Order: sequence, then C-alpha cells, then structure tokens
Amino acid sequence: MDYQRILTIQDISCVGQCSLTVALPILSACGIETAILPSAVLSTHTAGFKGYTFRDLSEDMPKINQHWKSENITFSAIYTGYLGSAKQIDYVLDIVKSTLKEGGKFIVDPAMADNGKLYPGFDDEYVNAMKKLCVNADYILPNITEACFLAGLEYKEVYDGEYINSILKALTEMGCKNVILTGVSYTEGRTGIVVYENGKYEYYEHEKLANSCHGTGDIYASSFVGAFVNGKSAYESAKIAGDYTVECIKETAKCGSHWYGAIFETSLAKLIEKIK
Ligand code: PXL
Repeated sequence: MDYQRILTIQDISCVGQCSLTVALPILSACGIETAILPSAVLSTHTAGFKGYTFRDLSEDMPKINQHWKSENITFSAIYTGYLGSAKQIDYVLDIVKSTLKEGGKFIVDPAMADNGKLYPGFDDEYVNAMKKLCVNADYILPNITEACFLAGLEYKEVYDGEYINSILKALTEMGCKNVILTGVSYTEGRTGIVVYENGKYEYYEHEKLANSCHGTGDIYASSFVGAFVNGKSAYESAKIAGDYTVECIKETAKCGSHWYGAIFETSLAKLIEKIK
C-alpha cells in the first residue's frame, strides 16, 4: 500500500478525552501519519463542565490552506469531526478541494448531537452547513440523532428496521453517498452499526453496555478511519471500531469515578492487533 498521510480537522478540548486528543493517538497507533487542523481550542469539552473557554480558529484556516498549497502539501484522506462554527464549514470544503489527493477519501463525522439533542452552541445554521459537508463526503458517520437532524426526520428512541431504512433513504436522497450509522439497536441489550455502502445494507451487532461515556463517537470514528485507511473494507472497519469502542467503555466502567470521557488508551494494543 502507498504511504498514507491523512488530515483530521476537529477541535482540541484540552481536557475531556474527545476530538483531537482521541483522534491523534488512535490514528498514530494505527500507523498513519496524521496532520491536524484544530477547528477551535476549548479548555474542556462542552458536556458536563461549566464555564469552558472557546477560541474559534476559523480565521486561521484560509491562511493555513494557502500555506499548504504553496508547499504542495496533500493528503490521502481527510476526516472531520467537531467543528467550531457554521462559517468554518466553507473553509473546510476549500481545504478538501485543494489538499485531498485524487481518489482520496473524505470522511465526515457530523459530531453535533446525541440523545435527540444538539450539543451546546449548535443551531439550525450549523445543521444546514453540516448538510453541505456531508453531501461532499465519501462516507459519513452519524449517530441516529445526527442522522435525523441532517435528514430533517423525527428522532425516535423506539424504532424498527423500517425507521432506519427511512433515515438511510432520506440521507441518500439528500446526496449522501455512503452512511455508517452508529447506535442502531434492534434488540434489548444489543446495539450495532449499519454500513450502507453503494446502496447495500449490512449490519454488525454487538453488546450494549449499561454505562455510556462521553467521547465514544470520536473513539469510534477515529478507529474506523484508522482501519479503513489501512485498507480494511468499510464493514470490517465498522466492526473493528465497534469492538474497540466496547472495550474502551468496559475499561471505563472498571474505573467507577471516571465520568468525562472513555478510557481508550489501555486498549490501543488490541486495536492495533486487529488492524495488522
Ligand atoms: O465528542 C464530541 C465533542 C467534541 N468536541 C467537543 C464536544 C464534543 C461533544 O460534546 O463538546 C468540544
């Protein structure tokens, strides 16, 4: 396989085990050179901490892009996560246009919502901008809440296969190409991932743990990208990422007092083993 250098664009939450502090170690552990573009710097993540600082780095993006262009810097894949503002999304698209190698994959985790609600600070303008990013992506990795915001559908906690199909249909009609839908649970105590690729539906089911942790979406998306860029199929990558995320949630449960993120560090060796 050719040498891979990828770019990930998401925030730095200094404390919180999410976004870049998760993506960079996971992707590096997967053996991939990973360039970063921080979308914003926050003192912590926005769920559960009060009074966090937030510095939007949107204005740096065009200048960084200009410099990369002048140096002919390109990437074999680009993966985006939590972004700082709706305005930033146009800059991100410009960066993808000028730095993604021909045939390179653009993967978007529309990290903006969970459990039926948008994260603090996000609104309809942000959702609309995220739609634009998603239709330009080769793969999107939403949870059900994010998929419903993107598709303009009602969020349901209790659902069946028909509901999931209606979400996939709406996303495809919007122009999304391939969808990796996370947190799809059809049976008590089980959950899983739908891989909808080139119009073909596959489902990987795994155990659903009683404890849920913040930041697992970032662990999932980063390990998916790590496996995918290493040449695994989308289904195999979804499976590897799902199993790794379950391991991380188990590790976190062992440490009862850890509340703000998931302990992903101690299971990295298991992830690397599966990717090899
Ligand atoms: O895990 C997604 C995420 C990333 N970055 C920040 C967040 C969140 C989720 O709340 O607050 C700053």
